[in-house]
Amino acid sequence: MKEIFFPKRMWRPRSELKRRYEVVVVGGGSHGLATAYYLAKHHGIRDVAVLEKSYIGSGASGRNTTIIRANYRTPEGADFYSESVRLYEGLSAKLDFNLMFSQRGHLTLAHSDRAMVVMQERAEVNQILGIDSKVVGLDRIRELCPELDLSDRPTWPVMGALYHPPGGIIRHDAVVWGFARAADRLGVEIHPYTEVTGLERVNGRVAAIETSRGRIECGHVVSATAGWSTLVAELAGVRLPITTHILQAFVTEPLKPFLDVIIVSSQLHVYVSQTDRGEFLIGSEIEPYTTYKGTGTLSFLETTSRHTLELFPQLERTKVLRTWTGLCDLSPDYSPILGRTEVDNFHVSAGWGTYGFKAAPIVGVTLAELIATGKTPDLIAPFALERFYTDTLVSELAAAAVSH
Ligand code: PYC
Repeated sequence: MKEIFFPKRMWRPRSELKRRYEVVVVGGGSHGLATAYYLAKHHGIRDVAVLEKSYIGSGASGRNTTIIRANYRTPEGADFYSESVRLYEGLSAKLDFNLMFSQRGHLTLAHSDRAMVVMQERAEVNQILGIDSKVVGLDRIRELCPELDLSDRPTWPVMGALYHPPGGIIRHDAVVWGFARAADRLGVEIHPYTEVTGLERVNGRVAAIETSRGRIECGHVVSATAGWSTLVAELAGVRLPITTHILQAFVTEPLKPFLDVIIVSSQLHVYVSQTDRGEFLIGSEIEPYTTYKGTGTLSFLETTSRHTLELFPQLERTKVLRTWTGLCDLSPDYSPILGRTEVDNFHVSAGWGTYGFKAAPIVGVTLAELIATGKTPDLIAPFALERFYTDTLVSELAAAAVSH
């Protein structure tokens, strides 16, 4: 008889929801799954359910541009993202899942005297904070990226760049699947297509969660819902100072590999990398208006393509394969909102703008520690929601590669 082949599932099919969990994580993306994984792995807390209104990785985790870097401007941001890069470096081995992390180097181009001064300042701040980052001239850029147009033809010729060697790209679906599979193996329950519709508050705590599949009681709730964070927090009666914008990006048809660094130009509002599939992945800054409408715009495609061709004229005849938008939740100081809220057992990972995917492992480690021990880890203390009431903002605007 012919043998029937059943592919092995990455994680168990969803079960019936139990009546109660010690921890319920809302959002089945990289942050939610990382938090669930580290709760089980580091603290032995396995009575955890991850609820996702769509499929796993359907939100920001599956709709970003996969760039990982740590060249931030504030001491708080630098420490936090450096630790995230360090965790990403060991994560394939830890999860026993190839995340295809390629630390190919990250170049932020300068096209004016003023931009050169800003890059120099940024490199010096990075170096004081222990981050591998320096300003390089045209000869070094040519060595790192011979394909880049370094002539005086472009409207804004390249003058130099901030070079961050540990920066890289990673396979974003793999990060989600790796965390999901590892969490599942430790006993965490993963519930796709389970939407949270209400949060019941009793005596300043969330006592239960209403979902499209019934009501669950809980010890702790974590909202890791990126673009939807304000809506989910509002269900708990928590107001987050966040606006939601869209970020657009596109990939071209696959080409033979010729770009093995990440090229960013703040002045041209564009970043370019070549994926392992050979596609050129190209993005721009977030749209300045707030919206949940996920439709791409022609003006984005036109402008971003034009700016990319200033850098790589050889892509002139390359076809665009697909475009997408992702929701970005932006805080007033461009730093995340992470940890406790005024509702005792309701924790958030929010306000990431376009930096969220870079932070998944360190968010998981620190949120899991907060829930397990009741103590906020030092690394995330500066990112508390409270800072907007105590006037202790952490302004990270100057660290933007391009976006926000
Ligand atoms: O901050 O590296 C970044 C980034 C890339 C795309 C959007 N933001």
